[in-house]
Amino acid sequence: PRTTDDYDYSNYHAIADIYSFQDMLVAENPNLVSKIVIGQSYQGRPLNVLKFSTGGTNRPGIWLDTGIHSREWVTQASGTWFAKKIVTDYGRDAALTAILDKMDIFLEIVTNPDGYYYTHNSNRMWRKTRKPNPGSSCVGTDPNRNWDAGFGEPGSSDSPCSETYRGPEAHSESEVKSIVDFVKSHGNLKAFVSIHSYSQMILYPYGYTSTPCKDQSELVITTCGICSTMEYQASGTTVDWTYNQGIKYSYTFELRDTGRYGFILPANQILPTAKETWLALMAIMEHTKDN
Ligand code: ING
Ligand code: ZN
Repeated sequence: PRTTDDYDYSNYHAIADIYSFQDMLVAENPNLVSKIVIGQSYQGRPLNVLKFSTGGTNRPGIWLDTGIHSREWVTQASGTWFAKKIVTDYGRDAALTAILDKMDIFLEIVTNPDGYYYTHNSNRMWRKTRKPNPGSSCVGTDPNRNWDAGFGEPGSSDSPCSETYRGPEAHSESEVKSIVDFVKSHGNLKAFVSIHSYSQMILYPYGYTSTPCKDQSELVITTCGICSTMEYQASGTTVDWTYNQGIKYSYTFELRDTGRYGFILPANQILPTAKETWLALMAIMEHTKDN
């Protein structure tokens, strides 16, 4: 495609297509969208973040990431659709316009680019990063166990061959550390939504401890009914770290489905998934704006 109007949002795309989508979106909407490169993956791919901003300086921010687990393809596809939805709705949809007149939105679509490339070219079911582990023939770290929040506690593995290998130390993965550095240097993020699949749930902190977080009662009502805290212990996860950094509205989403197709969700479910997820994101973003 030559423009983002021609992009096929109802199919899965290789990483090069998503990167060129991002550049087209920026070129078409220079007053609304910019691309920030927050770092590089282990294999040297850029870690691109789209910034949607209507002005101001360091406005309160909302962070969205998709694809930190590479095989969860409906998330990167939905993230691409969200990006187009934002530029389409700004100035047309009152609620989204009000959000963007007060806050900036940051969206990292391909949060684990080496893994994403690998799922297209070698192993469709790859979840982790692609950094080798010294002394092991097993590759990669789980980027949702690598954060400095209960790091190393039960709910992750110290075995490099495990799908939930936590890595040698917290923030050892550049894909994670680049977000850590961005969050700290920004300093004004108010909401953080990390998007996974599958199981159709909205989760709030904590995963590493059974102690409820102090904002539990508010985090539950924001998205009403459909959310819960973790059912199993998971340590070193993204939103536990962002919550502990003071980002109150920290959520993990799990998109479709509930297991029939799992990670291999048919492409004809991309648009329905993206659209229903957008409703939940709008609820969280509006609540964040008003609080
Ligand atoms: N599930 C998440 C995982 O990393 C999760 C579940 C979410 C655990 C948030 C802890 C915190 O295991 C998927 N599908 O990745
Ligand atoms: Zn995941």
